This record gives sequence, structure tokens and C-alpha cells, in this order.
Amino acid sequence: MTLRVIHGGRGSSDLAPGLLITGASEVVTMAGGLRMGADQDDPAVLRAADAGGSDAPDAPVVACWEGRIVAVGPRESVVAALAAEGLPASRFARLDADGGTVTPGLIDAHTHLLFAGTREGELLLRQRGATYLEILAAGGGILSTVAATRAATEDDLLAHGRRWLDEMLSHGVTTVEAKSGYGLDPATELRLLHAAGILGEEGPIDVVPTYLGAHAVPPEFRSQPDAADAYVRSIIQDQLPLVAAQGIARFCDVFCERGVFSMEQSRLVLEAAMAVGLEPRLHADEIAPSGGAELAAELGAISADHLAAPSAEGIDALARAAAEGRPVIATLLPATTWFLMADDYAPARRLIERGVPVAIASDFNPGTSPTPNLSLVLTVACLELGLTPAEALAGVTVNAAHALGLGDEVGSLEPGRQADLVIWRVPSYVQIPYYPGANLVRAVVKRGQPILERP
Ligand code: IZC
Ligand code: ZN
Repeated sequence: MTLRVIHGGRGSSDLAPGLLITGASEVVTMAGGLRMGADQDDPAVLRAADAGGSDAPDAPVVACWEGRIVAVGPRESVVAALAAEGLPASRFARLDADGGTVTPGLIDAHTHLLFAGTREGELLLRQRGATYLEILAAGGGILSTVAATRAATEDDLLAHGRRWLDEMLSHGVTTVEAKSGYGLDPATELRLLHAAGILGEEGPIDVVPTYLGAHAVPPEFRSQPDAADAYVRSIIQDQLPLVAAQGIARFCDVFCERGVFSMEQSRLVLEAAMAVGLEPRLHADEIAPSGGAELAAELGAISADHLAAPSAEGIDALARAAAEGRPVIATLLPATTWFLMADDYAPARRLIERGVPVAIASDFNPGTSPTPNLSLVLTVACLELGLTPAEALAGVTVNAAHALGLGDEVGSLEPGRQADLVIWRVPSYVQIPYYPGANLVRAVVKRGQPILERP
């Protein structure tokens, strides 16, 4: 198989300013904003069958101009409307979807992209009965990745990041959130965020950096009796001011979990982060009910992530926030539950029934979810969370965009949005999660340019 990946940074192109995507059997627009409740099941699809086939004059097309979507709709009317605006068809390159499905580019709204080392040994430990938190408490887990990451240079981290971003792109991902959190000291946390920034500048994938200094208590604090409190103070005094001053993170995240950072400690970190201009998001109730969902609602976090074990009060708090028009997005990470061989998946159906918007992400990291394949995660979301293909796809497009504060930029195919989209080698979006682990990506368009094509 030939694979063409064209690496180009932002605005680097001297290619045709226009691109017209034709020949699709379905165009999944996800138009209409954040999905919650029953609306999460409506992907706003345009179907060629309704127009007489994918080559019919009124078959749905997507028109992109200078990196943005300018029109989505029936071919002849789109072409006529563009010509009337002074954009004749001759100025558009064509990309033939060949009967495939067009969707927005996938957005992975929760990854620990940058780290060094691997942790395959923990799989064996878990098979013998050790739990994730026991491995962490014994100095393994996150802490083993911290040791390897502190020893890595920025160039090491960049090479690693490029490798895995390429892999994510090959599965249809066009925007990635990347957390720090494997440094846990000022210099390494800044190195991770700086590397994330460079990778985003290089493109083609957009990278959204999140500061996660509160991922674990680092080894040099662990001998103190009040280790977690002391490290929280150090985050607030020694790390957050540097991160804020350098402007290298949009969000601040905390691992709010029994045995890691308590609700009170998490609140201290996130309030201090908000005071210096970082937006809050949380690892909430991944393993045990820890007050994470409640805290996310209280602080107005943009997203509460994991939620495999929220309390009833936590679900109530998220439902209330959504009903009051200040939704916290529940970013669920089912590949992590799967890879941890845990029994309890997040209560996705209950969250949707309670009107909470749901996003789906990979949680790519070396310990609990080493998969870069977000379309495989879609399958897990359908099989284990009980989401419909439409709900799951909304979770990796429009809702994931909102979970990163990018709902007006990406995640849907609507005029004005950045032209990020995927052509899949299947005739309907319902078949995307249907082939677990297959690579169905035929082409990826980023900022209006084809950056990956498989013939
Ligand atoms: O490295 O174990 N849950 N953080 C919180 C992780 C999983 C990543 C890791
Ligand atoms: Zn995570």
C-alpha cells in the first residue's frame, strides 16, 4: 500500500486555493453545535441516495477555500453559488470520495502524547492481580514514565511526538490535545509543553497543550508526611506562574482521584490556574468516586474526563450544569477501561439520558491506553459504552471540539469552519466503528489541503 503523508505547516502551501470534495455517498456534517441528550444521536447527514447517487447533480459536496469550508450541499447549487461569489469551479482542485463517507476530521480531546519509555510490564502485573493504584503507590506507573521523561531531551520528545501524531493522522485524527504531566518539576513540565507547541506549529495536526503538573506526587516529595499538600503548594508557587508567563498551555488538568489528588487539593490547583488565565479540566473519578464530577460542575470546567466511577451526586451535578446551560462535557475514555481490564465502564447511557454532552477520546499514554487509533476507540465506545455509531462519532468530532474550546473552529462541516475532514472507504458512517481496528481512512484534508491519500 502506498501512503502519501505530506508534511506542511500552517499556511505553507502554494497549492490551489480551492478544493471541492465530490462523489461522497454520505457527508456527515455534525452541523448544529454541541450535542447533548437525544440530539447526540443526530449526525446531520447529507445522503447521496436522496439525490440519485453520488455522481448525481445534486449529490452532496464540500467546498473549501483558503483553508476554510465555504459551502456544503448539493453539487450544482454549491458550484453556482460559489461562481456567483467570484469563485469559479476552475479554481477548485477536485478530490473524489469514490462513494465513501466524508466526516469532520477526528479530534482526540484527551491524550498524554509526550513521554519517554514504555510500560508493557504493567500489563503482566495487572494480569497477576495488581491494580493501577497499587503499581503507582509502589513507585511504578506514572512515576516510571516520569523518570524516563526527565531523562529525555526536547529532541527525543519531538521525535516521539512526530511518530505518534503521524500514526494518529493515519487514523483520521486532525486535532489532538496533549498534556504534560510526566515531568512534575518546572523544567520538565515546561519542556513537555514547549515540545507540544512546536509540534503544533510544525503541523499538520493542530495540538492543544494542557498543563498537568498535578498528575502524581513526584518522588522527591514522597518522603514527606504531607507530600501531596506540599507538592500542590509547589505547583502553585513554582510551576503555574512559569506556565502562565510563557503562555504555553491553554488548559490546566488535575488527576483528581482517591490516593492521588483529593477534591480539595484539585480545587486549590484549578483555582490557582484559573487565576492566572488557564481554563480548568479534570481527570475525574477514573477509578473510584473522588468528587471529580462534582468539582468539575462547581468550577465550570470545560470537561470532566474518564468518569468510570462517578458518584450519583456527581452525575446529578453534571446533569444540573447542563440543564442550567453551562454544560461540562463528559469526555469518556473507554479504551482505558478496556486496557486496564476493569469491569466498570463509564455510565455513558445514563449521562446522555441526563442531558450531559459526551465526548470520546483515546487517553493515549504508555500505561493505561497505548492506542493511537481513535477509530478503534469508537468501536469500544459502541460495544462497551452502548453508544450508537452516531453518538460515538459526535463524541470524536463536534463534542470533542467543544471539549477543547474549539467548537467554532473545528468538529463540524459548516461554512466558516476550518476545512479539516476525512474521507472513509465505507459507504456509511455506521460502518466506521463496525470494522474494529481496520484502517478505513482513504484521505485526510487539513486546512483545505489533502495531507494523506491512499489510492
Ligand atoms: O501514565 O498512567 N490515568 N493518568 C491518569 C494516566 C492514567 C496515565 C498514566
Ligand atoms: Zn489521562
